[in-house]
Amino acid sequence: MHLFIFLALLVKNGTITWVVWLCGSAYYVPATDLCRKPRDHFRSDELANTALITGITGQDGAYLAEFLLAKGYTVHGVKRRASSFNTDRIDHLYQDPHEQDVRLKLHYGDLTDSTNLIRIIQEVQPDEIYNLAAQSHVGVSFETPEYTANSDALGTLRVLEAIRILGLEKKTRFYQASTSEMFGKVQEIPQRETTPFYPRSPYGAAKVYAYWITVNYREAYGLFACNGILFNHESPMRGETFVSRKITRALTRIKVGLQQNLHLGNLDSRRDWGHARDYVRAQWLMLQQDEPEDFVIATGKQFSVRDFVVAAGSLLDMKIEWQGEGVDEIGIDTATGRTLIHVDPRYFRPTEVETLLGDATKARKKLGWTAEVTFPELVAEMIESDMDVAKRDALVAKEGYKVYSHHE
Ligand code: NDP
Ligand code: GDR
Repeated sequence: MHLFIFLALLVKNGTITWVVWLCGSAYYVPATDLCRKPRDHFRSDELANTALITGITGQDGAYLAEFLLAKGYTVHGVKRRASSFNTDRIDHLYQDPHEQDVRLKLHYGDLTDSTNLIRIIQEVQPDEIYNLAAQSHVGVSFETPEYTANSDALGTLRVLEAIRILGLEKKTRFYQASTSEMFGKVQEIPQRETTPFYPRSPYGAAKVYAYWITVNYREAYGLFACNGILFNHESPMRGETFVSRKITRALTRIKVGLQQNLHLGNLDSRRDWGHARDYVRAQWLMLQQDEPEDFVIATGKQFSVRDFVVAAGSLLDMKIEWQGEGVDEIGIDTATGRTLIHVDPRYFRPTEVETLLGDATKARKKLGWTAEVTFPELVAEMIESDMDVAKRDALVAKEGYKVYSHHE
């Protein structure tokens, strides 16, 4: 016999919801707007949402997984098959699949494989998909332009199309990791949501496609799909070949005697650098709104690569001053007289993005989001973390064991 009991009106994510008991299961039905919102009808056991993160093994994937788990989500992640372990950044979140109530689950997958994406999404039935996976290195995209387009541009299309093929348009909300690199040769300063794009790399061009296909699926099929146009964000988990982490790793290793100097490319590039922890919060906020929209996420402050080096050095009692010009420029630690920084043209890009500065006013007004971590705090956190690793490696070396320096 079917038993209906209307228990109460509940408010979740700003939506007034009827709680209905039916045959022992609780169903939650929004009192308003019955058929429009993607998460109209959801069971009690799904109240804690399910998220799927592509790129979970990357910097943002790791921070986002931690953030969502803390919010009670079940988190599924797509990881690539690699010939060695590639889960360093999420090992602290890992749960043995044999345990009870596992809320972090990993699936082998790749953005270049539609069949695999469809199967994972069908299995997981996610409430939210965060498409963070990408060949994310701008410099490398000049070396691997076709692969970059395949994973970053077509990969996004594949995820969107999987949502459509599986009929999940009304259930699954979609976040696309768009980027300030789309502004490239900037047409306006600062850059905001309405600033025209002018990408300057295969990476930037692929991400422009991904941006527009996300907008198109929103408009054509009513998907709750958002682009977060994120400016550079860093952390101790930043990939070692991005300039911020390259600097903090190198200077700490120089400090403990494991490295002699650091070779960099364009010292004059200016970036709007924030902390990844702040930026994943913005990703989540975008998917909790009533309407899907695109947002610029940035600090509104800009520093050069040169500034980054000086700020990082000063935390290690290095007083770095610059001499010479162009490829002959060097950075000297006046405290010791040692030349620490050299310019190496191999790190120049065929076309460079010289300056990026974001205006996140819309995010502040509509999401209530602002960057909390300042540039000096970001640099300090990265230096502290890399100093720990450098000291550990120095100790290992002192005890007679081999320590390798990894280079690009
Ligand atoms: P990372 O490079 O740290 O992480 C990228 C992730 O994507 C990794 O998990 C990587 O796997 C995975 N990946 C790469 N190619 C594929 C593929 N073909 N199939 C499946 N997975 C793949 O990037 P971030 O975390 O810094 O950035 C996250 C996203 O945000 C990216 O899309 C990036 O382009 C974008 N973005 C980043 C900004 C930043 O400043 N960090 C700013 C704006 C946008 P593996 O670990 O195996 O390599
Ligand atoms: P970016 O980050 O290209 O902005 O893309 P990256 O740290 O690679 O470069 C920033 C700027 O520093 C200059 N630079 C160097 N860069 C690297 N990697 N190595 C060097 O030795 C070096 N010397 C100088 C670069 O030329 C550039 O101007 C990052 C990525 O996370 C993208 O995925 C993301 O979309 C954008 O940020 C926003």
